Amino acid sequence: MAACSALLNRHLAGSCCKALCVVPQPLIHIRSASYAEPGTRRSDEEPLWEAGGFLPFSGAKIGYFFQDRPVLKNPFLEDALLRGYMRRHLPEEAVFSDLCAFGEHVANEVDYWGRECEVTPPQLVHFDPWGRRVDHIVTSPAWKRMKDLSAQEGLVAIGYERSCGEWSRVYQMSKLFIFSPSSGLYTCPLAMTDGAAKVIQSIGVSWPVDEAYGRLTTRQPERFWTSGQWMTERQGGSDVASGTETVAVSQSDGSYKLHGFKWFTSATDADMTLTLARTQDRTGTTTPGSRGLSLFYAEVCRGEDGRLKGIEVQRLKDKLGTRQMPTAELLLDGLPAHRLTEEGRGVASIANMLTITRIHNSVSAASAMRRVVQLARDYATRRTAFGKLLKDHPLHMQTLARMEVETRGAFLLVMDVCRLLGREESGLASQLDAHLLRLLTPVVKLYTGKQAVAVVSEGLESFGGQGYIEDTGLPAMLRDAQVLSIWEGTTNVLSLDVLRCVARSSGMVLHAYFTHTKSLLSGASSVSSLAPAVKAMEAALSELKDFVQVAATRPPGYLELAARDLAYSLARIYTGALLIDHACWKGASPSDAYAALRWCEQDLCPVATKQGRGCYDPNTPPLDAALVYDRPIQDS
Ligand code: UCC
Repeated sequence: MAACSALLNRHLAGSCCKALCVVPQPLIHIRSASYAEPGTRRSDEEPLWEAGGFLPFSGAKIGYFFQDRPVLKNPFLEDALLRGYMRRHLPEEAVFSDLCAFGEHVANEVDYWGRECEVTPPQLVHFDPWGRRVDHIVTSPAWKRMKDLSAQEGLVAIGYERSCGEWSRVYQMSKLFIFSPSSGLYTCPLAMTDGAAKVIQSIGVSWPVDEAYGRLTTRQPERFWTSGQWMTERQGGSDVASGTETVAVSQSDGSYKLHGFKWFTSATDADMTLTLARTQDRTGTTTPGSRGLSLFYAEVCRGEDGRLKGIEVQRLKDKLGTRQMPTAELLLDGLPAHRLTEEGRGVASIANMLTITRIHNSVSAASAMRRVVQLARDYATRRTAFGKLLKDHPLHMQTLARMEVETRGAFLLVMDVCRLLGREESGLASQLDAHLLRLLTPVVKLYTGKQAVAVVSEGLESFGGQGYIEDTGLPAMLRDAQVLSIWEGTTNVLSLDVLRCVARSSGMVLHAYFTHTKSLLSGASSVSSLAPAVKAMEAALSELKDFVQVAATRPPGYLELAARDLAYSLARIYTGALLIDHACWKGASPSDAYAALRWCEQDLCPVATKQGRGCYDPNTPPLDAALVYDRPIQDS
């Protein structure tokens, strides 16, 4: 038997490794031949085995089988829905060529830079070798390349050049969608840069921000600036109104100096920032709450002594993910600044920035889902288990198909909000569009943030153990996804924002929602294959309407308890309508219809379901609290 194995081994050693990879059985045989039961005599031929170098795992040999890694292909060309959506709404050759070329660049080069950003995270150097305070945030060469690339590709500029009219935002966000998972989180400074440009544009491009506006929206790398958005202080991220301690001291020339502590400033290597502070009156008194906050513009620059003017970088944050990007605590100690809008209008003035960064957040969420699906489906064509490729295991395909449905829904929801933004910015938005944009911005952000974590987590599982191995780059995707539901407004804060905009518009945002959702379904009445989806949607819309009518008669606490489920219902129903609408387009594929059907199988209106179970009744808050703080019953 042993001699027979030796012969077999000699034969195998002479053949190419590739052949061994596809014929794994002899390896198993070799392993069993070299195995000696405890207590048994080892074969006389054993030294020959070792000397002959036939053992696949002896000496320097580590075996012959290596699993192929998943390969990133052109993320534009690989995305049937993105291509279909662009063909439907923006069928311009120049746009197609640009997206195609950019996708190629992302797959072949940019993705490696993104990885370099992850493995070479920023460092803070407080002092120079001679002891002078310098506060240098040292970033990787790849991070700097991302800045140049962003300018050259117009990743902010496209939204302001408006070469595609009302579809310019869709064009811009499609590029960011392709870029985001490979960007090494450079999409974060771009989000804030875009937000700052939007705020400046909305208040008027004039001194002292005209130069900044030009730099934020340029395509010239040497002129391009990024902006920070310093809103979060130690007392709180969400409750900006009562948590902001920074004061603005007016100067004789009309400018201000800011003094305060910004607890969470992302992409802190930015060239400028928009931030909030409380102006002091002559006695040094400030107004508390939202009414005391004003909006300021400050440039981040160094004095002749090499120190940052009016800023000390206290430390970089040690974050779960987004490690590619510097996030810092800053002491503002006399930061020169200009007030941009009326005193006390800080939150309202920066609200435009919140809208833009929340949309960017949603683009990143949908794109994280898309990327993990693209990698998982590629891997499924390379990985064999239990005798066949993963792609030939129906249960595995079912899992990937469910991820695909979530990804498609997220994509269409995000792009529809971008469409509405583009309409508003081109002066084409109707009142209905404006209401929809206000309502759907928090909805898309909160819903896609949660979906991204779930889909990316599921995606990691589809790589088996390798999905948990750091240097595959896969775990970083999950870490980075987790932030999407946290920053720019957590799920609950955004759910309350939904209620706020319903109340402030006296329900008009909901009226717009119902009207538009119904119109999206209208084209499907003649498509029999979509009938189950349309039926489910009509039922959900009716349930939602009933919920709204009942909730309007209840005390405010009732709606607050329902806020999250209401936001989810708004997201699921509207997304279902978008999927159905897209499936009715003449260029749609059978998969578009299948995705719509699958989406509409879930509980589309959880707020009605939970209402029916009494989840928002007045007796539930104390029960919830008692459950959360449940203590063991004391032994008597
Ligand atoms: O974390 C941060 C930076 C991280 C990096 C960013 C990258 C993101 C992209 C990544 C892509 C990869 S910055 C910090 C983020 N923090 C937040 O998002 C704050 C969350 N908290 C909220 O959103 C709260 O709801 C607040 C702060 C807006 C609540 O403040 P107030 O003062 O209580 O709000 P009020 O009193 O309700 O509203 C004040 C005014 C009103 O206007 P007027 O006075 O004209 O009636 C509101 O209508 O602001 C208006 N307003 C809004 N307008 C408030 N919220 C909005 C809104 N969402 N849209 C339009």
